[in-house]
Amino acid sequence: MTRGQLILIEGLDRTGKTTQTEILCKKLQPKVELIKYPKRDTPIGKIINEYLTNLDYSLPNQSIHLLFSANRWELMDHIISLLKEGKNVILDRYVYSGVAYSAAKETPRMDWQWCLSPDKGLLRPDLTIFLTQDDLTRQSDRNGFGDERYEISSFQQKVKSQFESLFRNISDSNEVKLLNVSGKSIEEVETLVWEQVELLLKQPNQEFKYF
Ligand code: T5A
Repeated sequence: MTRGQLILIEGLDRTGKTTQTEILCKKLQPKVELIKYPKRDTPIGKIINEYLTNLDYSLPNQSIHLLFSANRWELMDHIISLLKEGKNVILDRYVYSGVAYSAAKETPRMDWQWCLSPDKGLLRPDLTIFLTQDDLTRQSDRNGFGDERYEISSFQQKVKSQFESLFRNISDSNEVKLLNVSGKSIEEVETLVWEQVELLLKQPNQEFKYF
């Protein structure tokens, strides 16, 4: 049996990741599963949710970083089983978010290499689509922006720089596609995402690769 493809949609807060992963999931039915990170309903995910939504709940930057990574490890065996069964798996955020948001905090001795280390050994996506915007102040126009801990425009600018540097340093340009969604409707972004996914689905499946 040919294995399924691991497709990741990454991006800054409120750039439309959830909208686009849900549309893609409908298009790839029935052999597909969508996983959104952080997965907030696991034991570790519940602590992460408390940290993101309650500004009075404090954790050292290192601790919350390791919890985000542990949350990805919680589901790794499940994802590998799905892919081996021939199902495509769509991820809404993953390793790149983990590294970019933590490194953007500029905590001493917590550079991107440190941040990547607990994720070493996780499965590498076959395709990563990064939703980016020119004008980050426009994020606040989207519903709900500002409700959670990291939704501050000045911090998002630092996160954007970290993502761009990460893609240059740890990714293969064939696997990562940057989509600028500035001024584009949901339908226009959907078309651009589908163009990349269609190309991937026409390619022969490869051996699993890991971070
Ligand atoms: N985080 C995450 C870490 O620090 N480390 C990690 O390891 C991980 C995995 C929560 C936070 O956790 C951090 C990053 C985050 O700060 P999250 O739950 O993914 O992560 O939070 P958000 O990114 O804020 O996710 P959202 O679901 O809130 O935003 P989306 O998915 O990017 O945006 P979406 O699709 O929900 O759309 C937001 C609004 O915009 C509209 C939608 O209808 C919706 O109202 N919209 C558009 N409007 C106009 N034009 C378009 N093209 C639009 N696309 C969507």
